[in-house]
Amino acid sequence: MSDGPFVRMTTKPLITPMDVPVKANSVFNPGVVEFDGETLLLLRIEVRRGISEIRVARSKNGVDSWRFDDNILLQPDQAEFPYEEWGCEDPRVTQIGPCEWVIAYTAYSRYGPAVALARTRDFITVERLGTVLPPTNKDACLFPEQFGGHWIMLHRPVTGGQEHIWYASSPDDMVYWSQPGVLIPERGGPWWDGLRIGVGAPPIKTDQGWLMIYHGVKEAASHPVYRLGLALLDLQNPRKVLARASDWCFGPEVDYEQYGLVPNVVFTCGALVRDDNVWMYYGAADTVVGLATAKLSTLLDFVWEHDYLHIVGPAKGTVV
Ligand code: BMA
Repeated sequence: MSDGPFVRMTTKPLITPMDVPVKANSVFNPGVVEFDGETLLLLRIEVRRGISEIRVARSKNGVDSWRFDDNILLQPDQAEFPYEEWGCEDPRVTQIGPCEWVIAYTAYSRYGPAVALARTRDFITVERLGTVLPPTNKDACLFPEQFGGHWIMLHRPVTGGQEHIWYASSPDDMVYWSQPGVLIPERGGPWWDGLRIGVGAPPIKTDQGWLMIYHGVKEAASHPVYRLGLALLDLQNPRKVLARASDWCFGPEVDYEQYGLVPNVVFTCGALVRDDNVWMYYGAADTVVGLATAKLSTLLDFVWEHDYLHIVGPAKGTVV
């Protein structure tokens, strides 16, 4: 069942806590990458202490027969990284060179969630760059190329009680980030993305612009619902929004998305393009992993057809 452009690939979750090689409470919000002819999921696994770590699972077809690596890719409780004491969460992977990837993830500690980066060449070991943006901040990812000699990172700080998607840029080192600005604001009021938003999968390059899947939250009677929406960013300058769909493109509709540790959540950290189809891996109800696909052209048509920027223009006082 699906009432949007994305169609679920399977009737059941792709991966559940039963599939994980450790005693897990939940497995969700994976980053994804194609590596060595296989699909790798960087899975957030909440172990029975309540703290999350990141493990890699590999599959030849990206759908089933997942094999888990023995080692933990990113684990908390490292003496040198005290801002990860409460866990490593929600990894988003971007290829930044022929054989190099950067993982943006949430480093969680008693001081709140912060943005951390790590580089890898093999998805077995990582070189941590450390915490690059302080709390309260999360939902970060990089673009896979530089713009005017700078990397651009999207991230989601909490500013004045509001939670918008911001950008920042860095020269080669990816350690120092500056020139911040708001890319897309939470929409406010009763909108599906009114309460808070954050980037989902790292943006996908298309001939029409960078296609960005993002999550938005609406809260009714203290019950938040996490859905996914689309925006299109300028190819040469992704700080510029070309279109933003009014309607969500994917929401919690089936039982494993509506029931779980956190009900009514679909939350993506990674998508791949295969034969002009977007394969979106997502966490469902903060408990299991799902997979939904859509034609890339359908998503581009969707964002233009539902473009709210061009229907009413930006609200006074907002940046887009
Ligand atoms: C967000 C993040 C996600 C989580 C979502 C729904 O703030 O923490 O990891 O999936 O909430 O609970």
